[in-house]
Amino acid sequence: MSEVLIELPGSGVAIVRINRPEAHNALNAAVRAGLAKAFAELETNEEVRCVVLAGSEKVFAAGADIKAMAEASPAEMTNNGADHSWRVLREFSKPVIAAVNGWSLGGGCELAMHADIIIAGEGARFGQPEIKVGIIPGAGGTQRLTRAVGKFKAMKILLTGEAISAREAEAMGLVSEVVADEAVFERALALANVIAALPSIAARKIKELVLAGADLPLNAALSMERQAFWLMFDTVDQKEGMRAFIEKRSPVFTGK
Ligand code: CO8
Repeated sequence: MSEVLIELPGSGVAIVRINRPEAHNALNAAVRAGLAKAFAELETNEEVRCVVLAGSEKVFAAGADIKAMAEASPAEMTNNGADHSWRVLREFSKPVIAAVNGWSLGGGCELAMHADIIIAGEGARFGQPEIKVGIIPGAGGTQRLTRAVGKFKAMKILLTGEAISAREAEAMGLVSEVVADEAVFERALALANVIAALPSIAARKIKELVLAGADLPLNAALSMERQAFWLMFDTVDQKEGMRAFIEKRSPVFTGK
């Protein structure tokens, strides 16, 4: 059985699904390696322009595998390859939409936060419960969560370890959209199809700028955006998009 499944339904969309139902999709070494392999493959697959990252209908991911790390030493944690897996996800250049049903806890919540858009079901629950098992988040929970929701909401989630509902997560800016549980995957897929049909160089640039700009002073980020904006005028899709608008026809984008 493979812990991470890839589907390529066509139209520039890929689906990456975590498949470890017996442990609520806990992120053990096999799942982490599977995710890294999947995203590394999709990075270089020119047919793929947007990715949906999903768990099951019951759980997105219940965090790092507690059983696998309960007796680990710092050296074992350092050498377990997790850093590499997260780096592949962090550096993935194409838009990723997380489709979240059920639990998204600890490393699972951190995984969702690696996505660019999060679609959550009404029954989804997000949390960073690491403190309850004597550790802290290790894949961006203290940083990405704080950037997403602000210090005071993040502190409450991190310091109590209590999960929040999808509606609460949406209200604080952790979730892009909440839909009925049974509609999560279809909605994520529909959005992925919309994005995959748009100029892919522009989509990748937007992702790069939003992420890189968040770590820069405003003026430096604006300058970076301006230069990228100018470069867009060297793409085939820019010419096609603007000509199609003027000629009152649908554009045919080629990703060039
Ligand atoms: N690790 C290992 N096994 C797990 C995990 C987990 N995180 N979560 C659930 N399971 C297993 C259970 O042990 C159980 O197995 P078994 O049937 O063999 O006893 C099975 O999945 C089903 O779980 P439950 O019976 O507990 O199901 P419930 O519906 O009663 O509860 C919960 C669901 C609320 C999700 C509950 O399982 C839970 O609290 N899980 C732990 C959540 C947690 O603490 N997550 C944080 C882990 S630490 C972490 O993520 C650190 C991140 C660091 C960086 C990332 C590195 C990858």
